[in-house]
Amino acid sequence: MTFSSVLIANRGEIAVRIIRCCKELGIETVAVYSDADRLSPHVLLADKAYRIGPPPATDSYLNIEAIIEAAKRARVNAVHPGYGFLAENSMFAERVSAEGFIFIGPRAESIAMMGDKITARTLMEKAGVPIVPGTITPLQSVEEALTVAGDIGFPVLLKATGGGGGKGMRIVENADQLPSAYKSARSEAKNAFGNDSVYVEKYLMDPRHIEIQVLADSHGAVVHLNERECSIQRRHQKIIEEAPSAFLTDDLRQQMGDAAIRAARSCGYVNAGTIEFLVDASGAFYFLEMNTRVQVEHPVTELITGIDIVKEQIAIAEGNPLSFSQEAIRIRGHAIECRIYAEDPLNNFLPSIGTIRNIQSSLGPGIREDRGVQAGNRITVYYDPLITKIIAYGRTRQETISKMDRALSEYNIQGVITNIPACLAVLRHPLFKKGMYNTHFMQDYFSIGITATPDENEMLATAVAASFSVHDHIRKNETPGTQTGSRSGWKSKNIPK
Ligand code: MV4
Repeated sequence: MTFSSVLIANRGEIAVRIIRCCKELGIETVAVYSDADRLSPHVLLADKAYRIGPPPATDSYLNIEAIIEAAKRARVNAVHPGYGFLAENSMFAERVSAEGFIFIGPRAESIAMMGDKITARTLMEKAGVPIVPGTITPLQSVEEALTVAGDIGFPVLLKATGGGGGKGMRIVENADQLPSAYKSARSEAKNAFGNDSVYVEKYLMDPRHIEIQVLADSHGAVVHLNERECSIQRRHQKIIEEAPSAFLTDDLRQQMGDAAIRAARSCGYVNAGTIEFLVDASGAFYFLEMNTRVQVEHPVTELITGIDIVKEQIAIAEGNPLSFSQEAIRIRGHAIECRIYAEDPLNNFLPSIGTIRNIQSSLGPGIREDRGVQAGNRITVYYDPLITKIIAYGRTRQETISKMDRALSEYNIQGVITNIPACLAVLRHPLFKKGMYNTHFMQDYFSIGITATPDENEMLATAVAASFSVHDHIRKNETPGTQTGSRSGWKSKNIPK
């Protein structure tokens, strides 16, 4: 089947990304929007747009009835869920299909299986994909947790079966801490996921977070598009991603790619998906979770492989076989993505709420920008404060870092405070430049005083002072702060290049 019309059940940059892809394919685009998004780029770009409710996501972008109603009215062939919102809601996928539309994503069963972390671990174990040592059944008692922890050794990590993304986890260092951690993990899981089931894993001390992109068609072909290194994150929010990983050898890359393909096959996966792994310093890797959606960081993979992942998602959903084999997939060059958030480092990194007065992009050779907001739009409390994604592509990692530095230094956003200075500080950090980092990088080097070296503390103090001056303007209600790499004092004179 060839789609003539697709509804995009999302907002922001990913909705724009999908709309642009549909336009290239000659497919009519149908946007949905909340009252907060009436003038957002995804609405203005689409051929048609339907209001689905008031600003709160539960009343709009999570409102299954309203979205189905819009799909019926617009008579679309298919629905693309993007990421977040309903993208990994198996009931939504089921409902879309039941109403006669094609869901541009995996089967509802695959989503449900991978959403249950114990089911996922069990499937991986059967498929020969390494999992972190621990249980593959829900813990029945604190005694069982103690026994398992005794076997695998402390520290251990309690995780929620219905969880993911770091919610409801408890690190347990010794037997004394176990009973209270067990109790609180269960009650937090119950509150957050309506499911108090928890399991236990060996806690890996300094892992890297490396994920493999896969594509699977409806005819049984599964390929992988290599890895993305996603260790630069704060509180489980990724900030900088890159491909390829500076850490992987060709041998390890192939092993992880093969494991990812086995993982996708284990749940009868169709469409684009991502297998997340934790990788320790010795190169041992362990399955963490499978993400059954297109991801925020998909562009870095597109740049190094030349494959348009959203286009492939649509082709797969149309029932077409993949047009390339694993052997045809090559890595060329290096790509880095920086997620630019409206957030305030001096206010505990809470979203910097306000109207974007002006945005001047800094495109240039090797710079891609995926953005879903424009001047006049508001960063609100209702949605993720992601403003834009800058993606740099060069021949080498070093060249790519330079391109990103140039682009971020020149980028100019007025009206809200952003994490651009923080991204620049990471790019210029000696250990980042060497590719020597793991999931603790942000915590280790960008928390004043605790673990950072004197040099790093000085860099950070300069950064905080710089954002103070920006901040002051806004506090005093003067002209909203102009924040660019250069004007906020983050240029090379402060940070070693
Ligand atoms: C772990 C771990 C160490 N050992 N599991 C965090 C998000 C959730 N998906 C799983 N996470 C982790 N699981 C074991 N057995 C460390 C983390 C973790 C982490 C993982 C990936 C990226 C960033 C992270 C930050 C803190 C903890």
